[in-house]
Amino acid sequence: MTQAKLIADTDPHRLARAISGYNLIGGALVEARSGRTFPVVNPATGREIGQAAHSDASDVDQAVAAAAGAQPAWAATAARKRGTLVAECSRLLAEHVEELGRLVALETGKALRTESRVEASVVADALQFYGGLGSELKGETVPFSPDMLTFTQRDPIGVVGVIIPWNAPMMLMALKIAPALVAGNTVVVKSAEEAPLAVLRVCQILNQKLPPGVLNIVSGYGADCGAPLVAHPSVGKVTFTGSVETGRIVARTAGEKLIPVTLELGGKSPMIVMDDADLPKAVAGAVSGMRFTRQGQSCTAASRILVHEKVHDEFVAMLKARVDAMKMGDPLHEETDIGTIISRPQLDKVLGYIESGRSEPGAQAHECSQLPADEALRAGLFVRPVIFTGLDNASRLAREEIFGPVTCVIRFSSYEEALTMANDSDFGLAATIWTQNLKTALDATRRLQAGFVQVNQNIVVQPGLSYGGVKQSGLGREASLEAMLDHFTHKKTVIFNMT
Ligand code: TXE
Repeated sequence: MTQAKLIADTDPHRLARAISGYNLIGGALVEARSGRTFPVVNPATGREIGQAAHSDASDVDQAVAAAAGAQPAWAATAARKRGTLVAECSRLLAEHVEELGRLVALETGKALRTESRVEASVVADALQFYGGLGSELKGETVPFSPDMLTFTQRDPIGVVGVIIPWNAPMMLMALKIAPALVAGNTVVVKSAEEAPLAVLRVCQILNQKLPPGVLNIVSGYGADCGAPLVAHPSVGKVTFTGSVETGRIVARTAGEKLIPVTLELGGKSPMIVMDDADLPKAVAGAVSGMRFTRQGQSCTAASRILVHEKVHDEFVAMLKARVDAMKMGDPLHEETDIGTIISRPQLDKVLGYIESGRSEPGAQAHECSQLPADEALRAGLFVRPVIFTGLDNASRLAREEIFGPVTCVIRFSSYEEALTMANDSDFGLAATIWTQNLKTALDATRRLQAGFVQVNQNIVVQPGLSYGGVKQSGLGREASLEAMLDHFTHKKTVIFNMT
């Protein structure tokens, strides 16, 4: 794919059709060996926008063979040169931000202005960040014996299998492939069945710079295509983002093969609002932290908001007013704040949780914003955001990941009570505390059980900030230098007898 430069196409419908039905293996767009495809649907209209290759184990074999064939030469390329190539990929991708934003908005239903365009620029940012880290693949000398030169070096693992979900498909892919590639591995990505097109396009663009076979991507369903990738004997490492259930399956297979695995799973992230918090800032933090703009389909979503009883009612009124003012509509329209849920099964799951919340004793459901009136969006998978109050931290809604625009505001009366509730969860991905008391804030950063703790702010995943969870939120870290060193290399010790 190193021929003519790909021209950015900002008509997402045309682009979706142009790349419809392909995998990208060994630098070429190829159909699934079976010739089968499955439809890709715009969740805002219910209409088909293209097809994806329906890959199975034989396509995975082909992709892994391409990656394994390209790996020795890629590993033999100087680390800084690999980094430079990845940074060049970032610059190339930056020219395609608008088209990628539009394409991902079309296939995922995430609003272009508030989410999809931002995601496309984070992809370029992630490649830029890791592109600069080639020279960090350093070893150490060890003063073991005067007669022996002893040192460590970072070797690539080989072929890395990357399995991604649909909620931020391009960004989550970039945060995995960039460190894997800079570290000298080659990659086979398995895209999510709901969102296979934008990530295929990203790989197509990157293949203009990368040697053939270094980065491959296949689309297909989990059992047909994801499972054979994890189980493949030539895949030496798997990195996965998705549900806890599938993460367990992936970890089980990786465990049988005894290969390393990184898992980024769900969350039920607490946000603690103390009575001395700057309320307008905390409310703005709740809106962005809950990712209403992404219909709450975010693993870090602030889906349990614990608010001191003294400010609870005021906080809820302010939050409701803010979310009410958000506009639901066509994800491709610039004025739209909130788009759709990704798929019918996810929609049913979210509606099921809302029903279950309504039946909890004492619960109140505050529905916000308005469904779009546009006739063309009648079949769209829109759900009005819901803020629940009066729920207990032990309720189903407060314990399970909903992955929808549903948050619970839970009242507390003391800091210790809030901390106990925050940590009383199977998950431990992100947590925030909002207070003006430095001592309380510092104490919370020590005691909150999460991989990512923030005080008076709600920044989400950013290249350079180590990211990952404790408890059932996963294993390993992403987005940082140590993510590359710890998860995409083997540390080899070399002892050189000088006598
Ligand atoms: O996830 P799956 P789904 C959570 C969220 C959501 C729920 C279900 O709560 O409601 O998971 O979403 C591939 N071997 N998150 O069904 O099944 C699959 O094809 C190998 C949180 O989409 O985990 C897709 O590419 N791979 C999350 C990927 O795994 C398999 C993001 C994720 O799908 C496989 C997404 C198998 N046996 C969902 N089965 C987050 N942490 O951000 C499926 N897959």
